[in-house]
Amino acid sequence: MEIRKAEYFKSVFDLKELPQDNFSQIAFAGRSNVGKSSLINTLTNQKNLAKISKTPGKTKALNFFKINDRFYFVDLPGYGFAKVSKTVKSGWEDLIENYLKSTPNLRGTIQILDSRHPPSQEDWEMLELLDFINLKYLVVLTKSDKLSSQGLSDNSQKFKEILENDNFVFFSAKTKAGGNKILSWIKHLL
Ligand SMILES: Nc1nc2c(ncn2[C@@H]2O[C@H](COP(=O)(O)OP(=O)(O)O)[C@@H](O)[C@H]2O)c(=O)[nH]1
Ligand SMILES: [Mg+2]
Repeated sequence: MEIRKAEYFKSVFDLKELPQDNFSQIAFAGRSNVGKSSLINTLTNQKNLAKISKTPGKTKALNFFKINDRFYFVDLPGYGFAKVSKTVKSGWEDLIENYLKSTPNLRGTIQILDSRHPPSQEDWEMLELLDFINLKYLVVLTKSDKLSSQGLSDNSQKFKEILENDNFVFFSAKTKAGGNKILSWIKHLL
C-alpha cells in the first residue's frame, strides 16, 4: 500500500467528538517517547505530520489523520509519563480505553514498544486490554537502528518468548526498516 495523502483532521478530547463517518480507523498506542510520532511520520512520508513532541506526554487527545481520503490513523495519547497528576492521567487512560472498546470503525491497533527493552507495566496493561477486547493488533518494536545485528536476533528471540507469538515487526524511523511490513499489515485490515 502506498500513502499518497495524509493530513491532520481533528483532535478528539471526548468520544462524542469522534468523526461521524464510516471511514476505517487504525490506532497507534505506546508510551511517551517510544517513537509513535516518528512512526506515523515515516509511514506517511511526512516530516512533521504528527508533531514530534520534545515534551513527553504533551499529546492529550486522540489525534486523527486522514489518509488517502479514505481511512484514519489515530494517534493515541502517550501513556506512562510520571510527571502528570493522577487525575489527568486517569482521564487519558479512560479516553484510550473507552475509545478502543467502543469504536466500531476501529479495525486494529499498532502497539508500539521499544525494541531494546521488555514491556513496561503499562505496556502490559495495554497488551492485556487489546487481548481482552479482542482487537487485532501488531506490535511494532521501534528504534531498532540502535540494536546491533546480534542484539536484533537476541531481542527477536526474547520478544517471541515474552509475547508468546511472532506478531511483531522491528522498525526504525531512521532507516525506515520495517515500514513496508507495517503498511501491508494495515492494508489487510482495511
Ligand atoms: N534512533 C532512533 N530514534 C528514534 C526513532 N524513533 C523515534 N526516535 C527518537 O525518539 C524520540 C521520541 O520520538 P517521538 O516520535 O516524538 O516519540 P512519541 O513521544 O512516542 O511520539 C525523538 O527524539 C525521536 O527522534 C528510531 O526509530 N530510531
Ligand atoms: Mg508523539
